[in-house]
Amino acid sequence: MTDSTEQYDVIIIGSGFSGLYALYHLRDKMGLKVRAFDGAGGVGGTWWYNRYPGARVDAPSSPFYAYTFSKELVDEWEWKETQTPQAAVLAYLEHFAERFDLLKDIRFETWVTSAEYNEEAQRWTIQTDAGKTASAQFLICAVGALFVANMPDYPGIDDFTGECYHTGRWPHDKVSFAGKRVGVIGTGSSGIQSIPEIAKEAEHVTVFQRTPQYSLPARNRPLPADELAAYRAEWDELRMSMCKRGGWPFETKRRYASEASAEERHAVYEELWETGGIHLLINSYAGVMVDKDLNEEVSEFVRGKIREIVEDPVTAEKLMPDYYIGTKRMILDNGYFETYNRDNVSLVDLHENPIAKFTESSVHTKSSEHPIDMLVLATGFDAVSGSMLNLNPKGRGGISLEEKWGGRFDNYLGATIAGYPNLFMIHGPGSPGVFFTMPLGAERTVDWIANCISYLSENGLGSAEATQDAEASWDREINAIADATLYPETNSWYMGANIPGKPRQFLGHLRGSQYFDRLTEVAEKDYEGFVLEPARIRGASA
Ligand code: N01
Repeated sequence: MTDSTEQYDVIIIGSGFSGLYALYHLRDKMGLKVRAFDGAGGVGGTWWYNRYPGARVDAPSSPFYAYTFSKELVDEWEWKETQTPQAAVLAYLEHFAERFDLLKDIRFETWVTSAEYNEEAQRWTIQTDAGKTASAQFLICAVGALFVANMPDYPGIDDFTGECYHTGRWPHDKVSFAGKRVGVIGTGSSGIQSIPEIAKEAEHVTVFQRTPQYSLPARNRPLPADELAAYRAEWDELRMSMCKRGGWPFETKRRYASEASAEERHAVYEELWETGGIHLLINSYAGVMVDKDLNEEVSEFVRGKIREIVEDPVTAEKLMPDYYIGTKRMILDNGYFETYNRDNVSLVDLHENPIAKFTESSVHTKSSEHPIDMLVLATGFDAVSGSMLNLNPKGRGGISLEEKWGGRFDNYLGATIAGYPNLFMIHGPGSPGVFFTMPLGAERTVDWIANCISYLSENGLGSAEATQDAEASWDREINAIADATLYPETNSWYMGANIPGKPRQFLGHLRGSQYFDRLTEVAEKDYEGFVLEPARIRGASA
């Protein structure tokens, strides 16, 4: 550490929903000296990067995918559609940053290249690619659960000379598809959102599909002013409901499949399909994610819808998913299956006809050649753990996270790691981040971190560090929840199964409300599961 080292109470990495709220709360509500760093050129995190055509919120719709803590903010921001498009989410986050004067404390286009814990000083030191060194007692990693792009490694892919874009790294300048033959690899949320938009403009779109996916109609629509006003009027109750129901703002139906006939159940599925969104999963019958027979019935209902929508029966069969619906992230679309009725869209089933190689201008599968001008990689992310490993902080004894997480992503509460005192993750492995409405989940996680920081300060403590025992029991706790469901039956990014060689481990917490109760309980028990060290240097505590 040199004299030019900038000194802070807290360093935040990332300025998406989580990082911005952390900066606001810790600086303005707690009076701490805080600095945020972001490699991007502006705020927004995932919404800054994922600018592909068709990108929209597919969680509970507007105005719920937003900060919930400030009624003034809720009242002043006008949401226009039920499924907010990427540009509108980004505009909202830019507004938030300006409204709370956050920009002056964020260093953009600045990558944190190393982060190391100093045991003596009980502080973190970071270095940036701008040549700066900074130190803080606390390091908050708001680095995004879906950030590190998964790039396929097909033979010759680097020889392809046409335009090539990953959906998670989409260019800021408009990409034109007009007159172009576009190949799209990947049919997760990003592929299914972008393919219908690309097809409207391109000469031809060839979709290379590895796993057929279920997708439900999003039924995006303009959000009428009176509907928005009604949400605002009931905001406290709706927020309470989100806290209680894993991020879902509305009452859910408690219906039991065993109490209904097959015809009655089918009528319910029809009604919820028409409603759109994820109602089919959460409002049909209790136990869809647990009961194999019930899940199969709902899965078959959706397969029937795909057969109805897609006119060519051969293409429809290729699109038929065969895993338990919902065990891969549920996708909401605006006309995805309908897109296969267009003359300019064709589908290649990679199971029957795998990609053999790329050349300068073509994709060669086992039995065919597909000349393309542009390649769109909608191939997803090294989710949840990838962005922490990308940062690769060094904790006690200089042990890197890569060494610690070689075989398993051990952590406590999805937020802290044994051997890494005073480091907090937002939406880390084992947190409900990707299952709970993200902005609210981020707010509640940051509030808990802030309380922990206050507790240390009030008690003359210099550091908090999870114990390995706490990590082990946390691992058992979250796996017991996941193992009681159908999620582990499927190869998904939830299980780390999308990345070759990645340890197979369930990466989330399926019961968001219970998760936040556990955080509260840990705090009430004076940070049970943590070792709290006295501050070594007088006044070192923030
Ligand atoms: O990524 P994915 P995504 N060869 O991993 C395929 C969030 N999100 O970017 O299923 C061929 O879901 C892969 O195939 P398979 C949301 O949480 C939110 O679409 O692994 N194919 C799959 O089809 C989402 O879940 C929003 O067999 C390959 C696809 O690529 C998460 O981000 C919008 C391949 C990847 O699907 C990730 O979604 C978008 C290969 N080598 C995303 N490698 C909004 O709310 C991968 N695939 C706005």
